[in-house]
Amino acid sequence: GPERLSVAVAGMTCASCVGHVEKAIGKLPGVTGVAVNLATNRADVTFAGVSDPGAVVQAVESAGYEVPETE
Ligand code: 9UX
Repeated sequence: GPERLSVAVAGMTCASCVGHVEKAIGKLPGVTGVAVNLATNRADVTFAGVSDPGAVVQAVESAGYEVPETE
């Protein structure tokens, strides 16, 4: 069934940052939904099948933001 994933995203400072991160994660295979919150610095992602945390981290970093090590 669907899997959900929540990752911390650091470095977002404005509302457009949220859009950049959502677009990057939304392009990933199997992603059916993504909601990024500027206030909580989190991205909540839904996958159609098995989640791929590494792909989400890579997408965030490629867009110019960071996933803290502790997450
Ligand atoms: Mo806003 Mo975010 O001008 O990288 S898009 S700071």
